[in-house]
Amino acid sequence: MVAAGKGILAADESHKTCQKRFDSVGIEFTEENRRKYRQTLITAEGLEEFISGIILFDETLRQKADDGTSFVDILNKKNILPGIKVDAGAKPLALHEGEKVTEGLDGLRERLIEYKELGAQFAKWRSVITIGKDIPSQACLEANVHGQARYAALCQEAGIVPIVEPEVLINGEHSIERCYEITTLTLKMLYQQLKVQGVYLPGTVLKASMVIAGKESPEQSSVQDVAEMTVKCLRESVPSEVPGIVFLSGGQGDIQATENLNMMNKLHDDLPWNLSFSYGRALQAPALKLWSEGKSDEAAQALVHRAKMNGLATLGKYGSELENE
Ligand code: 5MM
Repeated sequence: MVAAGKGILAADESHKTCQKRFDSVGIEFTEENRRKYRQTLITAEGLEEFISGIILFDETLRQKADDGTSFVDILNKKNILPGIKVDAGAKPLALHEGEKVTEGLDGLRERLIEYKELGAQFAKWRSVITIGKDIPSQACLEANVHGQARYAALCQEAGIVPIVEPEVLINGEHSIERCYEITTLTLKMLYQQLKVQGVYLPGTVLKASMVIAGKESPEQSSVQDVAEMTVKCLRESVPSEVPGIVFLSGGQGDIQATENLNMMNKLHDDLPWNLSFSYGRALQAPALKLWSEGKSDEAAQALVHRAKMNGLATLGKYGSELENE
């Protein structure tokens, strides 16, 4: 999952998120379109050079390509690990306006057994932490890291590698310093809870958000600042037994997400964990647009191109001149 020069593709959009993405480019939201679009991603030629795993949604894990081969078999043949999103989404946290807690623990043990039989080798659970006036609250952080730890323990019991994803949202006017403070606190609490629940850290992967100023902040962060503050935060809060950290793009532009990752790896070659990517939008955005125009071959190539650029960024070898090669 954390092989050098490779990252993970997040293609696990729930129906609600997938509909939002399809609506943005005018694709009709039908099961067949979801299958066909995701077939384009999964079968993209050469993707396996830069992608070690793909996170799928429940529906996709069960689907087949046009020729009847299951998506799982196609991925296995390409040496790409099939993964599965197992959370049931972030829901309003009772008595805490503006905050959310991720649900999905009920019945998770049984679902994991089925996912394992269907071929999933790793899983993902995403919590969302919102920065605002007086939030996040202790209640929100505690509820979410507790859920992450219970999920991770169940995954390890089922022989599935858990990706823990506490996303500190980019939405808001907050400064990069505030993002640093909240992300560090969240990660410290997460690792404390993982320890309490007995989770084996070398068998986990962290999916983290970068430390960056809020989208509405008057002072936007430079690539250098994001790289330095993110690495500082991770050094303070992520134990060295964790083998790898993959970033989400969280609403950053696709090139911006590549540049930020590249800078971290360029500036630091002494980190205990591999720093890579698990982008959804930042890998798929150009491909989705092309696919909506009926250009599915070009869409596949656009996906492989972004994966290649980010693969180079994991080695600190990305440069903007490579975008047009
Ligand atoms: C691909 O989107 C994932 C699923 O989100 P929902 O459960 O809300 O539908 C999401 O968890 C994603 O894996 C991460 O946020 C990373 O994707 P981005 O687009 O932020 O890189």
